[in-house]
Amino acid sequence: MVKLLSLCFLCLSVFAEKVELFYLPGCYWCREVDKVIDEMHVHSKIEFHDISKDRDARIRLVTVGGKPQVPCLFVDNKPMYESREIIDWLKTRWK
Ligand SMILES: N[C@@H](CCC(=O)N[C@@H](CS)C(=O)NCC(=O)O)C(=O)O
Repeated sequence: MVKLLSLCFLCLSVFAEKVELFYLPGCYWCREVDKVIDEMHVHSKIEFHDISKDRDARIRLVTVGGKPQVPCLFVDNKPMYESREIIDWLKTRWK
């Protein structure tokens, strides 16, 4: 029973995970990440923030992440900055 409950909590935490991508439309590294998102068909799992249009998102990126660099993936509000790392995370997490 305890094992079953633990498994349920694990499943809930996996499904409740909030994933956000902070990006700029003209950014090469953001496009590299976007290509992988396209290939994997996982757009619906990610909340996108264009920091050229969304001032609050840019402020949040700098406040939480410490710098305005994009792409930046927030997983449950934890920032991940490097495109290579982001791509690896996406492939490991959702493949
Ligand atoms: N090594 C980084 C490079 C990212 C990068 O250079 N992003 C540019 C936009 S394409 C940027 O955010 N520059 C502004 C800054 O670093 O403050 C990656 O692979 O993600």
